[in-house]
Amino acid sequence: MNEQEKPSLDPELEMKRMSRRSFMWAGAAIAGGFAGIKWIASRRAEDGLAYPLRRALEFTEQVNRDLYSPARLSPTFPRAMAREPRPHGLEGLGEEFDLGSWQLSLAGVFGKAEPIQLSLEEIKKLPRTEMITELKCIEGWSQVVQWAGVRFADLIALHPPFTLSGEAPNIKEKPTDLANYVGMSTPDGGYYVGLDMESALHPQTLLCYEMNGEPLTLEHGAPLRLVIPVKYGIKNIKRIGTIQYVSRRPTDYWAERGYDWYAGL
Ligand SMILES: Nc1nc2c(c(=O)[nH]1)N[C@H]1C(S)=C(S)[C@@H](COP(=O)(O)O)O[C@H]1N2
Ligand SMILES: [Mo]
Repeated sequence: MNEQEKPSLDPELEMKRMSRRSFMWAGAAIAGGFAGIKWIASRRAEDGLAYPLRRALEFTEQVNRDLYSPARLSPTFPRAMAREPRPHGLEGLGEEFDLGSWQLSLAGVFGKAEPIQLSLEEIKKLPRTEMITELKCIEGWSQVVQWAGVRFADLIALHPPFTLSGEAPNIKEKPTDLANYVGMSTPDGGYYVGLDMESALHPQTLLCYEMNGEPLTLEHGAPLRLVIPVKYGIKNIKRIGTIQYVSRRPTDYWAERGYDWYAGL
């Protein structure tokens, strides 16, 4: 730091110096911005997102992952605060849907070449878990909701994913050897989300069949929806038809439309 740059003891002088400096920064930012826009325009868009923007989102994801700890729990709330959230997002919830014949298809299970099918009854036999958490929509609203269902981690433990090494899965000791991602989609394929395995295994990630003490309604995702309070609402897919363990980042409805793939809170 040269003499000029030393903070002055005179506050007024220092203010002037700071505003002159920020003015210079603003100029540089504007010039850089133009160059940046040209650069953005010159890049081929992949996944519908221009390269530098995609990189920015990937960076956000990395920061999120670094800050993220599976031990970090989302806040929970008193039951009196729970209400019905506004039914929001109807992608993949087409009219002709037969609740009675619904089965969950689970692909990528260790040692299974074909997807396995699970009925709601079978899923409900897993330990029931309840929680009162906040559903946060990326559009700005949020609602405290009481949920009941099964921990996705319990289903994963029962039907573990294939491993990268090919050795038997060991969820506790070798979580990074598991298929890294989970893809979920509605039965008609109209809505789909991608999750990192770490978030899928989070203790507050539930496959839910009840909301506020009542069976889930169709508009909220009956018979089974995902509730994942460590992520924004966009990842909380309603009416799950298929779950796939995969080794590459699955496509995601809103990520394809420019939102952050990770969508962590
Ligand atoms: N199948 C499906 N699931 C979905 C959506 C959707 O459009 N289709 N929208 C998501 C969004 S953006 C939000 S905020 C939540 C809202 O859940 P709710 O309708 O139960 O309030 O559902 C998520 N799950
Ligand atoms: Mo949302």
